[in-house]
Amino acid sequence: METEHRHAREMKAEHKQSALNRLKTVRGHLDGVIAMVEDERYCLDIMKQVSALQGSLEKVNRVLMQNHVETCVLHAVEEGRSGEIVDELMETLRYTPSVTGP
Ligand SMILES: [Cu+2]
Repeated sequence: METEHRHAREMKAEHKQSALNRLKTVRGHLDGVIAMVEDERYCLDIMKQVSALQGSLEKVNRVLMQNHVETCVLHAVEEGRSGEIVDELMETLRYTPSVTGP
């Protein structure tokens, strides 16, 4: 685990709810895909579901990014820590293919 960063402020309620709803949907969907593998369903059908799951998780990341910008980033800028917060953001984006990928 990397260094733990704390929220400067609470998550926005709408983003928290949206992230939780999406993640719980993913959890249910994932159980379905596991069952497909256990049943040895057609490979391409399973792959489609895995791709759908990846898309759903990317959406979760977008929600989290929006929350981060609207709370932590704004707060850091107000405190004159813009350089630091931008560096941290760019470092994290290296691991976010939907942002850095083709
Ligand atoms: Cu944040």
